[in-house]
Amino acid sequence: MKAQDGMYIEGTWRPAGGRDTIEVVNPADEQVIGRVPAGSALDVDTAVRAARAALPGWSATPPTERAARLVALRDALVARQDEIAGTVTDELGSPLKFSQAVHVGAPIAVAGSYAELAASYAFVTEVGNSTVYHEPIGVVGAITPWNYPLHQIVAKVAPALAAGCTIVLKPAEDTPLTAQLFAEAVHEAGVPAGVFNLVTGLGPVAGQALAEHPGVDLVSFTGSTAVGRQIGATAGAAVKKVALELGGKSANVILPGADLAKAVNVGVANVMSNSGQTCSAWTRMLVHRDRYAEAVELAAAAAAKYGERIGPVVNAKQQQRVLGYIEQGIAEGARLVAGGPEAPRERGYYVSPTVFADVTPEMTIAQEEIFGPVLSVLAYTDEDDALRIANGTVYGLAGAVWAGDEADAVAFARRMDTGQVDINGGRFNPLAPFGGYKQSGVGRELGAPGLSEFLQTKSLQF
Ligand code: TXE
Repeated sequence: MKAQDGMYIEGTWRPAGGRDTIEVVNPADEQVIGRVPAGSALDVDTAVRAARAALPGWSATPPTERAARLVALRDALVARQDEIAGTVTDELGSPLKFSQAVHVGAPIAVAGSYAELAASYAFVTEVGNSTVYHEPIGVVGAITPWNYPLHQIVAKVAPALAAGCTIVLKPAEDTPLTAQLFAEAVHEAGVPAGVFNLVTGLGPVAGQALAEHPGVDLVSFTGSTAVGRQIGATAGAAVKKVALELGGKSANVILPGADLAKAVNVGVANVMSNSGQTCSAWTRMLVHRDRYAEAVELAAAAAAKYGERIGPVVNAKQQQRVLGYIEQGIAEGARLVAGGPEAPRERGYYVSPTVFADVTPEMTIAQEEIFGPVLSVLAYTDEDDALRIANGTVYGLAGAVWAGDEADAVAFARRMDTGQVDINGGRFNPLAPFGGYKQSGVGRELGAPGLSEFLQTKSLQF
């Protein structure tokens, strides 16, 4: 059976129970590029049973052997990196170079980091007269979004495998082809049958069935706050552990002594890359009022330049949603200095890189996650004012601080209610825990904390 026609369950590709399918569309030209099965609650149940059956064997597999499978998985991803990057570009529309470097490069690094962590993690620890066993939590239901199709999968599946858990993955309906390639890589890596299972399908059908399934011990979800809240409530009612990675409205705080041109240029690139579809994007730029006019000019110029390189957003609904926010920004009195609410091309779901000046903290565009290439530039009067604005949303996922003196940036970052902050630019670190304060989520991904999400502890007293 061709991968596209089936679900990967118990180590083989098998047909879905029903005949429903999901069309996969290239957002750059609106062409249908594939079709995958739309799994039902019954398909989810079959996959969860397979994961349950595989749990005793995999959880008892020595961590060094689990590490060896993760090395093989990383190698399988490396061997297929061009194919995967091409597929991400086809179903998400991102420029090929970005797909290669970020969409595939980052998850390969993450898979490698979990190969090492599986081998080095202290699964058994001693404290006083006790021995503590850090045991796999069991069957994991992973529900992932489309914005980083491979990375979001690897950030859940790699630590779950390292921990000794078995998994059922329900990837986003917009990007299931990348998920299918991932399943093939898992197979090639020699991960035993049933340890990893893939069910493609719609969120409210397959996703919900997975989140509600009594055979799932932990639901790990990345996506919208609305669905996250629902999944959290379901898990709470079932007294089941949940990990939620949700939206963001991160602040890019440029302190007075910073290199303004660098901070603005990097800040604009951060927001526009992946067409703004990054939960950690620095969508609010905070600049001291004395340098505000200069910063706005720089940001407008940087955004105009970015326009030639930007891909589309993922689908027509997202395009309408983003353009709607741009209209709302104008209606609420923000000053448009780049881009705007007109779709720049006739074909494809494009949005022009957009910059708003004179944005005040209470405006909708400064409060809600837009998930498109839209930057708001806000002025502050002093550091306390900047902090109040930075912390003044329901979110707290990421952020950035720029300062002439790094120590000033660190001091400011320590006062921010947010999970990750880049100092004077920062650099991706696959080992750095990532996750939200406030309504940006519950739990952490990446690094050792990302692995411990998939563990529970048992203490033996002597
Ligand atoms: O998200 P959904 P959508 C934000 C972003 C974006 C908005 C909407 O602001 O504009 O969410 O995007 C599955 N039970 N983020 O509609 O619906 C769904 O199939 C179980 C931020 O695409 O949350 C997909 O696999 N699962 C974000 C996943 O949830 C359900 C990334 C995410 O889709 C479900 C994506 C249900 N009832 C969007 N309904 C981030 N944090 O990175 C849907 N799903």
